[in-house]
Amino acid sequence: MNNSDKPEINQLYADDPVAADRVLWGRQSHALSRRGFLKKSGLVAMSTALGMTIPFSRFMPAGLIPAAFAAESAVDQIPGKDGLIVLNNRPVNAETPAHLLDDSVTPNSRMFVRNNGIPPENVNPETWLLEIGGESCERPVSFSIEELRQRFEEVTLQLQLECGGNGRSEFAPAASGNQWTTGAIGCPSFTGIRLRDVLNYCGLKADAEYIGYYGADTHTSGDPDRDPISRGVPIGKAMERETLIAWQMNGEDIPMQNGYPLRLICAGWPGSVSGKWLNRIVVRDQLHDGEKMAAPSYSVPKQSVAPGSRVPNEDMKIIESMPVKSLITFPQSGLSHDLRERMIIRGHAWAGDDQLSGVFLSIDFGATWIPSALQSASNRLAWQDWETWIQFPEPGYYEVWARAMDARGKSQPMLVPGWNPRGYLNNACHRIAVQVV
Ligand SMILES: Nc1nc2c(c(=O)[nH]1)N[C@H]1C(S)=C(S)[C@@H](COP(=O)(O)O)O[C@H]1N2
Ligand SMILES: [Mo]
Repeated sequence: MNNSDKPEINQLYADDPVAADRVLWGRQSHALSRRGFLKKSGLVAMSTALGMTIPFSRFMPAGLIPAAFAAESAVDQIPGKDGLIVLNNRPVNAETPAHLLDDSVTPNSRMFVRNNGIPPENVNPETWLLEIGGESCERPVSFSIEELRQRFEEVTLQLQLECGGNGRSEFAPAASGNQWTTGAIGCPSFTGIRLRDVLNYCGLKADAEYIGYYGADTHTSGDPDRDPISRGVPIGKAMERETLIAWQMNGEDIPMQNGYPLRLICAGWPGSVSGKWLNRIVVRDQLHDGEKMAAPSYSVPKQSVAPGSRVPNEDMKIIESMPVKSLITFPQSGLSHDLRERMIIRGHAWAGDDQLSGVFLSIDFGATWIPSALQSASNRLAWQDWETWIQFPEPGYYEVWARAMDARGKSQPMLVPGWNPRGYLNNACHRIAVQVV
């Protein structure tokens, strides 16, 4: 499926998605939220649009828009980044197409960017200070980066960072915010020191509950008194061995957009707790009350709600660990494949704070699942690589779906999970389109 034979149904979806749905599914409701079966005329229309048969069409879930029709976005240039899709220019937000996340360790050039404010300029790592304080800190101290390096044990860990809003674009009705598809995730290797060593050095008072971070970025309004974001984690998460204050990513300076010269990494939780351009950490005797800590930011309804509901803030709870998820990074969606050959397929899977128990693949819209080989993680909170191969039974249009399961038996939903007002935590199965010829 190269662009020239991209079906005109793309255009139909672009022009009028409701009409496109009606053509295919015979009902006028939003994609992915209906029940029912593909009408015969819908199947004909869909096959015609795809230019090929759909061998497992009988298993297609109602309302499914074939992955082949996924919208394509323009690629912009961000200095130091390669092939990222820019969702917003001010502040800069850019995601990585799935096939560019194929490396086991995400290169600096392919790490997504999620900025809430305007990054600092003219950063000088020699004069940079990290201040540790707050009401529950025994001994407030300011450290230069050099002092941090000298005083504390250096560690290098591979750590996954996923934005809480990754996958938001699939929610219907649409949730406001950056319309991330699948690319607000990465798993680079970070070098720095453990936050807990620094906190132990400064001393935690008995009532210490939470830490909060501040960064050197500025509010988009230009108001110097407003923070773009200041989030944090409970002391338990802050004291984990994997929670780092890092100055290197993949053995190089952290890229400017990713928090140069110093950042916090609390992997497994929404990326928003991993403060960039880090210059202050406060130890709090209560839930940190910095910018974007309170609902509805990074919060979801305590009870599931109907799509489109208004949810009062007091009925929301703050997101902690991210859910189990996986990504197909090879091959790229939309490629054509020779029926006689096996197709190698691979990607990564992760489970927030938790462990994975397996990754499974389906080529028949979820009717049957094939277990995949899973590599071990480099360390806790690093994604795991998986790889397997597939033999297709006949020519036609296929989707390959990947589904990971965590150690507690929770697995990814096949289609979009619980709608929530801000569009967080979409861990639906990733799927790619394959044309078998
Ligand atoms: N100071 C600061 N830290 C921040 C942010 C920010 O805007 N400012 N964005 C947060 C969010 S929402 C995410 S998802 C991650 C993104 O990290 P990245 O841009 O390095 O991918 O950084 C977090 N840390
Ligand atoms: Mo985020």
